Amino acid sequence: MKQRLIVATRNAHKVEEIRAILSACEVLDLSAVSDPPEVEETGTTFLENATLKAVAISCLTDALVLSDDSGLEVDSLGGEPGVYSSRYAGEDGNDSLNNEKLLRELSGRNERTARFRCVMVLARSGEVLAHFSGAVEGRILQIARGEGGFGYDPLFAPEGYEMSFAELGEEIKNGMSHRSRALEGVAEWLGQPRETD
Ligand code: ITT
Repeated sequence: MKQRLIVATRNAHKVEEIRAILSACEVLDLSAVSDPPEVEETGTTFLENATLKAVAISCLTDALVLSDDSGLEVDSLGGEPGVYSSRYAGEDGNDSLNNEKLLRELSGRNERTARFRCVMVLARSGEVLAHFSGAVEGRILQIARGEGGFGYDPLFAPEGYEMSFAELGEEIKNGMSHRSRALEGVAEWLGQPRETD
């Protein structure tokens, strides 16, 4: 029987990517939990916020819960937007405003190196079992390109590529992303193979 895992996220793109990568598991979204609370991300690190989300949701179910806190760190902006990536332009989860703000902040700058980071926490019944992290290095493009992915994907070209994650598409992104690298640790912990292994 497949290992069942509830992903403690309101971001459907994260669930889709995790499901594609962790294909040996039964990956469920928050609809598997009745009345999931809106977990306030009061932490100042990815690990703190990932822990808040995993612990809160795992108190509501007997199933194994996985959370994902992730974001973009831009070197010439001192690591911003970092843990504030989804609310960089003020409004939570507004990808186009976030991307516009990032381009404004970087206008005229040649130094455009950046990385995506992802921290995942596994929890059961309010207890943290383990945590994992992954990163992918790259750079911020001059203009948004491509239709795939979500968030900052149209502006992020991974190292070794000219195209953005949004242009490269799901399969290439999932083969090298911060999320996929964090999931290597999760899969190993669970004793499950990943789609990309
Ligand atoms: P949950 O907290 O409910 O999981 P969220 O989208 O608010 O959903 P985060 O607080 O972890 O999640 O913020 C992640 C933000 O970082 C996300 O909204 C994007 O702006 C950015 N991000 C993370 N992973 C990304 C990826 O693979 N591609 C593009 N942008 C990404």
